[in-house]
Amino acid sequence: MKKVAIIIGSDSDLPIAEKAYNTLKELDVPASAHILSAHRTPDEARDLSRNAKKNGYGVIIAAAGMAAHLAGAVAANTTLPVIGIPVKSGDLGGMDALLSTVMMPSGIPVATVAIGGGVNAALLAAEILALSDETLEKKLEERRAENTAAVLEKNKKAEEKFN
Ligand code: RP5
Repeated sequence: MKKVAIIIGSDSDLPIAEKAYNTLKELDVPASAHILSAHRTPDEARDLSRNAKKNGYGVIIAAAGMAAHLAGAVAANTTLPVIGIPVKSGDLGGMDALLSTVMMPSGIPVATVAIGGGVNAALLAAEILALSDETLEKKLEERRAENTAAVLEKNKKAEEKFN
C-alpha cells in the first residue's frame, strides 16, 4: 500500500499530527511524520514534496498554524493529493491558518479539513488510498458502521432518559 506523509510546521503542531497518525495506524495505513516548515526549512519541505511520489507516498497531509503556507507550498511541488489541516495557534484562533490553507489559487489544489481536523485528514487520506485497495475500503466501511452504532446507542440512552 502507498504511504501517507504527515508534515507539520512546528513541534507545537505535534498533537494534530498524532491524531492523524493514530487514525491511520488504526486503519493499518503506513504513515510517517515530519517537522518541516514552509518558512523555516523551505528547502527540506520542497525536497520531501518533490520526492514523495518516488518514495512510495500516495497522499500528503500538511498541518500548520498562523500564516500557514505549508500545505500550499507542498502542493506546489507534487501532483500527489495534499490535505491541509489549519492549526489553531497564535492570536487569531486558527482563522488565519484556515484562510491561508483553504484559499489556494486555481491550479494548485489543497483539500482543507477543519481547524485541528487531524482525524478527518487521516480518514480522507485513507479514502483516497482505498480507491485502489478493497481491504482498506472494507475497514473504512466497518469504522463508519461502528460510529453509526455508537451514536445510535447514545441516542437510545438519551431518549430513554428524557422522553
Ligand atoms: C507555524 O507557526 C507552525 O505550524 C505553528 O502552528 C505556528 C507556530 O509555530 P511555533 O512558533 O510554535 O514553532 O509555522
